[in-house]
Amino acid sequence: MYRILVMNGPNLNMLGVREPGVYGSEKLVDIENHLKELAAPNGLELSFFQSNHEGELIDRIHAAYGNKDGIVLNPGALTHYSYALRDALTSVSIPVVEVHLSNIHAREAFRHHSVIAPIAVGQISGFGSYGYEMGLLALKRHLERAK
Ligand code: CA2
Repeated sequence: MYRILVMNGPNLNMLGVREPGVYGSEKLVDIENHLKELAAPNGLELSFFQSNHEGELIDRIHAAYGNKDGIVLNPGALTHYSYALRDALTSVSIPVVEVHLSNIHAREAFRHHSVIAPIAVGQISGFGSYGYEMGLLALKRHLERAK
């Protein structure tokens, strides 16, 4: 049983409320409920956390040390500049899969760069909410292979 933390950063609580054209019409709770359905058949124990505050995300990552086996993370705009979030992930040595709803490489130039990607197992971008499902299963495969 792998213990996975699914984390979402700033503004992702607004999913399904505004800008459905860019980010889809599903709410974050819908995405989380779908992931919950995948948990038992895949031997995963899931927990969820969303915050609009960098420090809260960092505190949650620290709390995951020794308690979680992996993290599926959509860091929101922190993706592009938060060395603090990146350092927190490095400090706990927990494998992280980076997920984006939109294809960040097809958008504004400032979104093309991720400071998280170099320390992530991998990045999934552009598949909408399905990216979280892919991220979860890719993380599971990674953990199995790393045993
Ligand atoms: O594509 C993604 O998942 C992003 O991480 C979403 C972030 C954005 O800053 C990244 O560049 C790419 C923004 C999340 C904002 O979510 C909203 C949802 C509904 C309405 C407005 C914003």
